[in-house]
Amino acid sequence: MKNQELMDKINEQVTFEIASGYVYLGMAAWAADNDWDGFSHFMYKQWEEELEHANKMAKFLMDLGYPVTFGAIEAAPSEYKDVLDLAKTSLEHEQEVTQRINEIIDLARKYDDKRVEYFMQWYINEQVEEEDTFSTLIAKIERTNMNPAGLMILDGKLGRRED
Ligand code: OFO
Repeated sequence: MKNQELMDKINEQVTFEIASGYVYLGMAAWAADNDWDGFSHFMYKQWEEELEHANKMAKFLMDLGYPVTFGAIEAAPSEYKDVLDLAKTSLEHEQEVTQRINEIIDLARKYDDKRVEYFMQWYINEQVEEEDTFSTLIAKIERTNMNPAGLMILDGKLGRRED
């Protein structure tokens, strides 16, 4: 396969998407344990979303006849200082994902693989949303000045996330 390097990199990203979900699952558990039910629900939804990202990418590779493999996943962190730490860690994580998606597109261009370049556009747009989700969450948390009443209202809103 002339573009083996590219296909392998997408496969790596499949595992990274699942690993991303695993990080959010750990955050959901931390939040539940600290009685932030809304944050926990929000992060649980995020875990589900990451699995969708991984599945979509894996299916694409399978459709191309690439033998998808699922690599090892590190343990999810389980300690956070507070909900602001949770949101800031999430944004940093998404920035790393964006970087990885950009690298895949760069490789697709190197191999002049239009199928990959076109397919990955969806992830480019998705990463705009992902980063916006967490930078907005950070702004909302900061707006409360860590005031418990404000955080409780925000927690209630996060508990209503539907997808
Ligand atoms: Fe898959 O976008 Fe978040 O990590």
